[in-house]
Amino acid sequence: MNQPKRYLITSALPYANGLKHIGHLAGAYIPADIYARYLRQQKRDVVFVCGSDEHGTAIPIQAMKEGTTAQAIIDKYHPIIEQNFKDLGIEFDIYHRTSSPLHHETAQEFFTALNNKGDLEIKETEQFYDEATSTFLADRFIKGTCPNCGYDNAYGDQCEKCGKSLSPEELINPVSTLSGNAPIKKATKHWYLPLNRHEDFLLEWVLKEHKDDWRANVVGQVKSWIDGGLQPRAVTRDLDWGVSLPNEAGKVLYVWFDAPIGYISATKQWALNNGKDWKPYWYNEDTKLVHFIGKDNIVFHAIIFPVMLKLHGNILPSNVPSNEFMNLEGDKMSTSRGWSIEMDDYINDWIKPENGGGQMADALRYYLTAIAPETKDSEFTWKGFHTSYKSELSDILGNFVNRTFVLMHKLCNGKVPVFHNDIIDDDDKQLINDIKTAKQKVEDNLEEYKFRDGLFEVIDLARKGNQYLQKKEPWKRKAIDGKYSTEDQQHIDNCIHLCLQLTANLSILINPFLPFTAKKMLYMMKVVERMLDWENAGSVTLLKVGYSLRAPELLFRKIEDAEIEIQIEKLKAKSLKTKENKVEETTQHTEHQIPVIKPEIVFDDFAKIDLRVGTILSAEKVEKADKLLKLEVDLGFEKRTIVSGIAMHFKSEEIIGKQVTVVCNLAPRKMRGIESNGMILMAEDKAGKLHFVNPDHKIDEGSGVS
Ligand code: B3M
Ligand code: ZN
Repeated sequence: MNQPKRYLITSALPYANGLKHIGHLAGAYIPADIYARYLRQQKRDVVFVCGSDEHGTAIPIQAMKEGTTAQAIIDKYHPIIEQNFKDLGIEFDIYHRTSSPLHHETAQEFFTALNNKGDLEIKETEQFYDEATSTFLADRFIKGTCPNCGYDNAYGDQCEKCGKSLSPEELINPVSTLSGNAPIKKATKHWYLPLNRHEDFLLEWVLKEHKDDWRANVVGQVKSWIDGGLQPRAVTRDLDWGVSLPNEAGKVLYVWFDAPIGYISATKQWALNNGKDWKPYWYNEDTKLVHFIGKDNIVFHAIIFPVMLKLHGNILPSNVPSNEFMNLEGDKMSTSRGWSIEMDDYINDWIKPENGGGQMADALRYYLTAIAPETKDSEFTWKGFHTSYKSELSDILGNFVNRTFVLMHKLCNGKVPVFHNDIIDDDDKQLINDIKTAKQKVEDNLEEYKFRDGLFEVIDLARKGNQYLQKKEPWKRKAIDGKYSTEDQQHIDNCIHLCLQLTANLSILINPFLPFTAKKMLYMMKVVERMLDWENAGSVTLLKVGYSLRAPELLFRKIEDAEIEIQIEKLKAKSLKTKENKVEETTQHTEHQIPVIKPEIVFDDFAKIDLRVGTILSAEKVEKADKLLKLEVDLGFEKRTIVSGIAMHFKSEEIIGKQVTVVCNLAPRKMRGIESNGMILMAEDKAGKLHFVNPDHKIDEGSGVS
């Protein structure tokens, strides 16, 4: 494509259901911010949108946890997250909300347009339903064992352990997160996006057109989805929280249908706020649309939303730069397990004026970019953070700028010295050349979304500055009676002049990555922000000869070992506390839970169940099934084999001879290849322990219970 006329940059909309951690920051926000800042410096027409994702079952579930309403949850977290991004220098043009009326209208219009064109299918299917709470169990209202990795707390839409996107039907042993009961199936009507109709389009567009310019993880995921066969995907839900369906009571749009439309409504709101037209950003082919996301969002941004955009007549994304995951100190980052560093925590601990303010935001931006998981998972460690801060940021960039300013004040009266062209030498020429080529190198990397490499090019340029200074050693020249010989002064002048021009260049090139540092450099150089225009990079005449500059300020303060130790301890303590809270929560939960009574039945319903007293004759463990015991039960009139899930609670030998109540007209069921003929009744106490339900003294086998 020719030079795009305008850019629309999006970062995944965070769920406003809790604090967001630095893994999120590294994945979808910092790289997008770097890219947007770079384009702004290039004076391109760029709009960078983001906002809160305020729908989906994640929000009401958090509300239940906090004992409040979904509305209160989004109103609590939206402003905190927005401020966190600001404090870390993420400069969106708008941070919108999907709960806004403008978004609801936009999403409804989008749905209606597709529906009216026949691009959606309506199907009636059986879906999981919680009878106790009369609720269809969408997405996170249902949990079970992940068919992919065996994790037993996987949600109906995704396994948080292995990241696999799931549907409730795939869960093993599904239970309702509302009542804890096993769900039943109930018929309901839904709208589906028939992805299967768009396989050819996706094959052509992603796997041919973009196979080389998109990251391998994105192309790979799209390929494996297509290889697995694309299925129609439900885009509506039976819920009361979300964008309601026009003219359909009790139904809302699936959160992943409405959330990406949030990028469009955010653009509309931005246009309204700024007196602009939003349409070209979503309809004109000369717009470059780029979605920055984490890898768990790939399918939505590279398959589903593009299909929606195509059907709706919008432009398609030019790229979907997706990062892998960032782990933390040897384990997966997870807020719910307390193994995470929330943006909010980092800000509270580090970004206070007395702690260095913005320079510590840049410290984090630096490290997260330096270890960005662009092609594979990476790992944040506090020691790594400290080392990169000391040996790269502080020793290379900070040190070069500081030395240059100190020397300029000491050897050149605090002014930009003249450059004597007649004595230019090879080292000067080399440095001028390095300054000129650095711009292109950074640019090439940023254009290809290689943010780590782009950053390393800037640091490398500062490193070259240090080497140049080291070679020139202007401090070694000796003044006699406070004056240098002409030759020495010229040598000093040329060296400091070039180092200052290099400093100006560094401020331009580092600005996308470390905006607070760039600002501080501008202040020291006493120049206005316009100097950061990208086209200025490469020039060695940015600072005027004779111009007096401010005294140096340390760009990066010292971080003590003790500060790092505190963070490591804090992380360990937090994860421990989270574990304890969880145990407490579960016990409290069971103690105070109001029992959910099953729906009423009539006597005849009950009378159908044939309950009898039996005696356990033998019990043995079922192979490869931790929970199951195979029992021989004497019912007086016959002996039965019953497979029962009580192995975790009783040893075989301690239950032989026990009397039990048996449901003896239950249809036979095969478990692990053994046919079970009946079921024994058990009572479960608050701690989850099982107890026999039996007569208070031994009676004849086969006696009826009613
Ligand atoms: N809120 C999921 C997430 O935070 C989701 C992203 C929406 S982007 C349109 O991972
Ligand atoms: Zn899994």
